Amino acid sequence: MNIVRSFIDGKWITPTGVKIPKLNPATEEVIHEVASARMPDLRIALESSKRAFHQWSTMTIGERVELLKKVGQLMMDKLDEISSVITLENGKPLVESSMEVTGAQMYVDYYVAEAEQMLREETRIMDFPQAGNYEFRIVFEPLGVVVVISPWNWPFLIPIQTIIPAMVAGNSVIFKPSSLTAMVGEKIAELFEEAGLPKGVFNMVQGGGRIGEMLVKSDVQAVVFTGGNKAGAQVALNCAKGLKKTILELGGSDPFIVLDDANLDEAVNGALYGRFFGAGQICVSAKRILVHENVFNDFLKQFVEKASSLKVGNGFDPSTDIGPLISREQQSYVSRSVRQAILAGARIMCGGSAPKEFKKGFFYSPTVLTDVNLSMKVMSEEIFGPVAPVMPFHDEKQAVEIANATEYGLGASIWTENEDRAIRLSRRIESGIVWINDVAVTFPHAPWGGVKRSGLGRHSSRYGLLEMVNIRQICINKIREPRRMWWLPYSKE
Ligand code: TXE
Repeated sequence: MNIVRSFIDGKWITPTGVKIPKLNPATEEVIHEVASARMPDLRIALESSKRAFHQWSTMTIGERVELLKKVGQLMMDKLDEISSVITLENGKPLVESSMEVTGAQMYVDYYVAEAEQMLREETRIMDFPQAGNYEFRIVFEPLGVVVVISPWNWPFLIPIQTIIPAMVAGNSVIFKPSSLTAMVGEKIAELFEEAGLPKGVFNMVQGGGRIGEMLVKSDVQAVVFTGGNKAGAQVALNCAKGLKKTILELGGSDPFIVLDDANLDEAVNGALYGRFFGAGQICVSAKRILVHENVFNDFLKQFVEKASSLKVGNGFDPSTDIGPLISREQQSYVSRSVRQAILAGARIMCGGSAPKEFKKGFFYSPTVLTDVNLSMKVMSEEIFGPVAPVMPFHDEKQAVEIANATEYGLGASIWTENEDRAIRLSRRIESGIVWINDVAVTFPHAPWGGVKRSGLGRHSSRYGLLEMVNIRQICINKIREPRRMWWLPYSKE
């Protein structure tokens, strides 16, 4: 049996901890075992990262950028190989896997081109008659060792989105992939090894939540976590104890709002992609589809027709639109949530079960539900599966109320031909991201992250890079006098 390894202190190791078998989600065959790291492995990784930090952080950004550029080139050279591994472990269609890799390469290109300028020292002059004349130098310095913990749904893009800015800024990184996509983690480590980064700048340890927790509690300066709310809250708690910088990208229950003046064809296609790509296992999937009552019936008819024609299958089959869910547990959870909605009065317009033609695999048919209400799990929890509840609304006020009736606040999507109206509405929606006439797109240029229980901090753009540094001031008094007016003594004797 192939055993997936860790990459620690510049060496590939096969830890002797528990072995976690990994099933191909489309066939249920065991494809490999993940050898979970143990405490001594983590200690070596930590020491190695600390040593490497001293060397890496004293190199110039230009020198670091030269090495990281190679990581981006290697991604493209290995595009097919990496995409196949993503599809093998995650199940998503190959075309989505290669979108992940090319998307990640955009992030490398962006930071490689922009980081030097973004982290350039700034000077501010304050000339204030009562207080004097000051010059401030604002400098950006790396934090130290940054832990990056990632999930299985975007096993390549998500870690790259934060590992690259962390490294460009001069931090060393310990990365823990999800144990459900450990081989993708191995592929990422190969890129950093082959690019020739100094030993220890990038360490990768394999394992499940327990290993993640040990890393979070170790002597590191920052933790970047992407995953579910439950684990995210635990990470926040553990980081708070050590006063560590914490960046959390958690779940979402994004509203997808179709106004009465929307281009319906486009909105239907947007909803189809927004809810069903990645088999609906995306943090910014369009999880609650809200449609103005005037266009509700037309929208629903077209949406159901198109959803029922999507092809479920193995991600390696080029005709597949929707691959399997990641695990038997996810499939059962999705199935339970749909049953609960039906018992509470929802109506199935299509799907509603696993397709009959598959004897094996964690497949679930694209499902559209109507007659839904906010008390149903499909409208209140983050359903990671191809299930689209569609609900009518009367006016903008009601749309905003429904959109905000969730503990999450990651993304939202608004469809209308009136841009001013969309912008006005977008300001009333509680979310970190709003797309107008689009859904679930991500670019390195714009900040990404949630409000409410969807997370803390941002990645992407300069704001994401600034999360990876300590911002310091050096304050120089330019007018030298024996005594500042606010100094002691206060009495003018
Ligand atoms: O994620 P977990 P799971 C949501 C989605 C999904 C649910 C559970 O709703 O159904 O979360 O998915 C590591 N300390 N999202 O169980 O457990 C773990 O090993 C430190 C949304 O797969 O959150 C893995 O590497 N680390 C999300 C990573 O955290 C811990 C993407 C995510 O695992 C840990 C994935 C701990 N205490 C799931 N516990 C999104 N935002 O897109 C677990 N881990």
